[in-house]
Amino acid sequence: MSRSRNDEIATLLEEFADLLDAKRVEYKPRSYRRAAENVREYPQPIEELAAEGQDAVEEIQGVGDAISSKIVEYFETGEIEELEALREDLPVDMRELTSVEGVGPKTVGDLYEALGITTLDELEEAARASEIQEVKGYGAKTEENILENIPFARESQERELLGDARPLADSVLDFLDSVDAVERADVAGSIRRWKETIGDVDVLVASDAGESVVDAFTDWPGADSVIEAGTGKASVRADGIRVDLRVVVPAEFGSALQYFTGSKEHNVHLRNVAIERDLKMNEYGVFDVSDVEDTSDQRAGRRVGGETEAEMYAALDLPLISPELREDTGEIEAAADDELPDLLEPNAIRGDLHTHTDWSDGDNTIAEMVAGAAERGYEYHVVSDHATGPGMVGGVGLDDDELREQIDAVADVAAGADIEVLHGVEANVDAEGGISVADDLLDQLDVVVASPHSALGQDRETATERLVRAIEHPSVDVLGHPTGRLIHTRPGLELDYERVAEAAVEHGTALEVNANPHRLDLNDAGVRAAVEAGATIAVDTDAHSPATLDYMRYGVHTARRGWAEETDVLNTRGVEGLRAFLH
Ligand code: DGT
Ligand code: CA
Ligand code: CA
Ligand code: ZN
Repeated sequence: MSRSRNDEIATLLEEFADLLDAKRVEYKPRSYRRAAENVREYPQPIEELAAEGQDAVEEIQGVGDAISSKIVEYFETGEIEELEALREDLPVDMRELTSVEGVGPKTVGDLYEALGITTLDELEEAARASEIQEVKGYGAKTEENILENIPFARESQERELLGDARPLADSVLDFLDSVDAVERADVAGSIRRWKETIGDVDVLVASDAGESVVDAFTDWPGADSVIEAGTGKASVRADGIRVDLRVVVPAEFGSALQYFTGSKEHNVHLRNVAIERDLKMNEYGVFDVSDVEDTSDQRAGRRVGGETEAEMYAALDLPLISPELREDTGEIEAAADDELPDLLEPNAIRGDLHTHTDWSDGDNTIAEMVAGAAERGYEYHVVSDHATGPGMVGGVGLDDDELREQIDAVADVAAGADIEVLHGVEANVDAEGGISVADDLLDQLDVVVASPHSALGQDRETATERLVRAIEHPSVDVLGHPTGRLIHTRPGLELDYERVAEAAVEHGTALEVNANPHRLDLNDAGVRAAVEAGATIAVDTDAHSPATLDYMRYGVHTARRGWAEETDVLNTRGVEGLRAFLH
């Protein structure tokens, strides 16, 4: 997990570029950024080149004399003198400040010069005091924008994307499984509930040797630093993410797992159910306290369960509730009535209905993507490259002629493939709900995904009507990433989910759960509204490479958070069932 040094050097060069930009130096920042990009992607470890000398470093494109000498200096002395001087000159938290949409390095430089702003808090204070609009070149509108975007920036500073935290959690679990003293290891907290963003990664271990586990954990090669280490408890930072470890004795593993999985609201509700039955529920177990006078001792009473999580629920006459549902949004009532959903399982997915190739902005050929799908055990695969249209910039999308050409190319690959290959398109939903591809062409394609890529600032009513129009289009099969949001980057369309879902039911259009961890769109609430209305959902990765076909799990667990069952999901059907829906 520890990063390659190419990444480290690239990050330094980018910081250099930001600081030069902030000082309003011309041209230089661009060349530093270009060098950073090439260093990051260079296949050979940069430390090897640096050891050979400056000439070797200059083999990297865009790295000339000035930059190579700094790289060598860094490897020799541990710092770059010029960068240190710039940092001293501009002691700003660049990452934090530039996370505010509309605030770039130049703005950071200007605001530091004029007002001495170095942090997000100071930026907010200055904006509230109307000081920013007094700065030359800045106005009331800019100030208002900054103020509006600060909460979003603050959240993006504090919470990690599931797609970043989950692989880290997997690697820490793999590591712990290899530690002798560890009997069982699992994640708890929001990551076990598969929330779209994660405050920290909670890890729980069952062991009788807490000290050895803590020692091993703090030596985990993936950890960049140790935040704290105690008896049976420790926290480290890895790739900027906080990982909390707790060790409990095996007999209390189930109760601890239940407690630390949360959510807090779910646990509070559950504890109240326990109290009504003269039971006490906590991280140590569930206890019958009907004969106990003083219940202040956490382990007081007769213990009726806690080694497994299922025992905790069984003590309350409840079936085990899946972690994804534990948000106190009706799951405890449903469990009591034996009406929990039969949740979608990851292995029920039989194919991906939304993927890209190098015909548009994907990285791989049609054949490579199909091979990736076959490797993952899918029965079918849909090629759905971008069509040109609103929101597609830089010639990314295919025009109608190119799409017609692609029909033959897909057929060629299909003829030699082990799995069924369908030809689709990702068309754009324009601001009024129109579709960006000719109707007769849409008729010829197997799958039409229609997604909004532009005009994402519309109000709720306009946006809802726009998407309903797209849903009504007779050729549209799937409404792709309905809100167009990018987590931590842009909020996307605000929608009346019920209205969208009703239209989807009426017109036989599926609603996508886009599994890309930056999107997760529909989100959990959107899925819940969709399945409650009886709409069909499609869980798709929007993959631009074979590796990103593995995003599927984020979509599946988001669908589970929305109470989706296998029967609600289009791509759990076999190819016959799929084709029947598409017609
Ligand atoms: P996060 O980390 O902000 O994404 O959300 P969680 O849910 O992982 O929350 P976290 O890490 O603060 O705590 C882990 C779990 O511990 C939480 O889901 C519920 C459980 N818990 C139950 N009661 C309490 C309590 O009083 N304090 C804390 N900190 N956790 C509690
Ligand atoms: Ca957590
Ligand atoms: Ca925690
Ligand atoms: Zn796409």
